[in-house]
Amino acid sequence: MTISIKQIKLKKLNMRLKQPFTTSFGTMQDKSFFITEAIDDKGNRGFGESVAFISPWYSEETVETNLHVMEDFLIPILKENEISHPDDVSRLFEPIKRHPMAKSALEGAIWDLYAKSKRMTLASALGGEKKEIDVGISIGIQPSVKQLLETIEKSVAAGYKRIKIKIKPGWDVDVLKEVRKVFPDTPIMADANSAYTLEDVEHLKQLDDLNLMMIEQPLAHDDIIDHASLQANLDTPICLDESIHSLEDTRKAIQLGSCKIINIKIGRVGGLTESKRIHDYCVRHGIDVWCGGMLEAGVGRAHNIALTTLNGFTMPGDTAGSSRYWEKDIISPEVTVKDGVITVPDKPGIGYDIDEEALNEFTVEEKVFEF
Ligand code: OSB
Ligand code: MG
Repeated sequence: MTISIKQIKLKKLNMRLKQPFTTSFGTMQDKSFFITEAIDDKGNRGFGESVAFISPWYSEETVETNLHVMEDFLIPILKENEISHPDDVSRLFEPIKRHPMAKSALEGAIWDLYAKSKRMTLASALGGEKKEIDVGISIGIQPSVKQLLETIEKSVAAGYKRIKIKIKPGWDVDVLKEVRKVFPDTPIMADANSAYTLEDVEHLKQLDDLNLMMIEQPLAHDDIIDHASLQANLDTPICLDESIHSLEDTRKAIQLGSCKIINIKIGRVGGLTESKRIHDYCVRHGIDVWCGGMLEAGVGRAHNIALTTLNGFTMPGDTAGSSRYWEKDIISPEVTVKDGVITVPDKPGIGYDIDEEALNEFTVEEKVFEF
């Protein structure tokens, strides 16, 4: 079977988060991003979402580099080549270096299109079996410890299965000690978004007394060497986020002992096919994985949910319910979380309908490519 794409649409959306989200790098509230749509000869419509931000603080990609790379390089590749399975897409994109989020945005739409054309869920097309997935919540840096404690209290009451707390120098060990006093047994982890260096080893060692599930990306965004030194000095497991862009990065990081856990983000690794490869490799090597989040709108959220149905996703992910982020999401129904669990939708493809009215409302620019 060939996937015969007739049209690709790129829609640029502007959406405003309900609340600002603060990491060690700064604060964001306004999101601008691409929704991709691939339409086949039978009128099936597949959707993807790019997780690149407006500015390159998380990785080098931006909304504008996405447009350049999709329009000038990736879409021409899709036009010129036959695709019989979505796994072909990452191979076809290989000659283009990096730009994983741009690649993933298009590959995701083709995965959804493929699953819909086969009348199966994206989850089962990927080989996922779980009908429910456990989710946690990621809490940004708060103005005060009091506000952090209140936010954790609400998240625990809502049933989230683990609490991730963003940290940075000056908002770390002391804050987490206060948190532990109030929540002695809650599954808690910390995410530094690369805020430390090896000079902080002694400081970070204090985390070992706090029974954290893991510390995510403590050191540089492009490092796996120093992380190995740090892990050798820390009992707390290190989880890598920013440093892992591929199965090859994963293999090297595990071989070096740079981490014990991997956060898989579909956009950061170039798509669902590469995510699955990393998942499979980690399962074979006894490494826990979980699905990270990038403050996605509904389409990206649906892709994360489908991926998380694979059995190796043993730890709760960051994909919380739509209403935590948005007044109104672009899918119907919105993603809801009950007792820390998302029920995987059973409709074909991503399993959620696009709320066309909402999609139109947030779209500020559109480009259509005829095949
Ligand atoms: O480091 O995991 C991260 C959000 C934006 C960019 C990077 C990260 C995050 C989060 C929040 O931690 C994840 C989410 O709630 O979608
Ligand atoms: Mg992270």
